Amino acid sequence: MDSRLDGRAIAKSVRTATRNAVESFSAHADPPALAVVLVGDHPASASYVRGKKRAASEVGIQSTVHRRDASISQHELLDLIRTLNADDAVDGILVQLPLPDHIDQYAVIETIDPTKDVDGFHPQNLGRLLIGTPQFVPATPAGIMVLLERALDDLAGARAVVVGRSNIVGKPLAALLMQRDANATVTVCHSRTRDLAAHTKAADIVIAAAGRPNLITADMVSDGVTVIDVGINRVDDDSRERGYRLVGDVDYDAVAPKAHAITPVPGGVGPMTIAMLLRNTLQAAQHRRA
Ligand code: NAD
Ligand code: L34
Repeated sequence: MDSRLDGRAIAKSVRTATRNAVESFSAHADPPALAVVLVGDHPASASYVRGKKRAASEVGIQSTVHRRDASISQHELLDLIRTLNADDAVDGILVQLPLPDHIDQYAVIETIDPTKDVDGFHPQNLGRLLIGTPQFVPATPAGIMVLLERALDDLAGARAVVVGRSNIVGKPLAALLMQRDANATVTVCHSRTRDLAAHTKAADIVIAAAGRPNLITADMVSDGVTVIDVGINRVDDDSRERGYRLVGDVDYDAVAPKAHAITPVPGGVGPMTIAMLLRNTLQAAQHRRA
């Protein structure tokens, strides 16, 4: 049986629903507008931002990329964000991470108007998520919940193991999984976890978000497991034109035969992240212009 969970196809269906809703919205208002801030020339960031811009245009969302040199001062970056906050024509603001080391990422995120924070990274939005009254749900965890809903009838009581405790994936995902509407039993593992395999083996659902190729191997999971591979790792590959290929955190070929469902990399969580960002941007426009 094929266990592959096709993030590309599911993301497409999410985008189609968003495109239809954007069309109705734009019949009586300016289209939703997204401002993306891209600092420096991190090659992966530039490629993700291109993907976001292309997808926005496909669903009828207007987007503007504000590119700034890596040498921008924190003061100048905060000023740019304040300008975007004050601009009524901007519905959503996204600052692509990571930022250069001399910039305090938290200060930047806290400066974004929470009602325009389509990434859902502002402390107010993360706090609301934790309490169970979310405004904007971070795109990657939101996309993972959609994938899990497609793979499983019911998450209630399921043993879910999240590997990774970042503010953008692991922590908000753990909050969503333990929410009253999902009801999973959640374990969060990280770099200091003892005997990771004992946790993953006992899990019905494993979500790998560590950024370590081949961290999750076949011997670490049980038959019938559902696996969501969030990791995006570039590994050298001379046979590819660009000199590398993308792999996740999971040994896909060995784990897939044991799995009920498993997402590939690429074509799994990545496209969902972009689809959920577009949904959040529409929601920001609807909320702000109601
Ligand atoms: P991060 O890079 O900030 O942190 C990694 C986390 O993994 C840490 O919490 C750490 O404790 C844990 N970890 C590291 N090594 C481990 C090990 N050996 N065992 C157990 N835990 C370990 O996390 P992030 O920003 O969430 O990114 C994680 C990965 O997900 C990266 O590969 C990133 O590129 C990818 N990512 C993908 C998407 C997407 O849309 N597909 C979105 C965000 C991040
Ligand atoms: N502010 N920073 C902010 N918001 C985010 O939501 C992100 N993230 C992560 C990095 N920094 C961020 C993203 O957008 C990671 N991320 C992201 C977005 C898209 C894809 C992967 C990560 C994606 O489209 N992945 C494709 C492959 C792309 C390729 O070929 O390079 C996939 O199929 O997985």
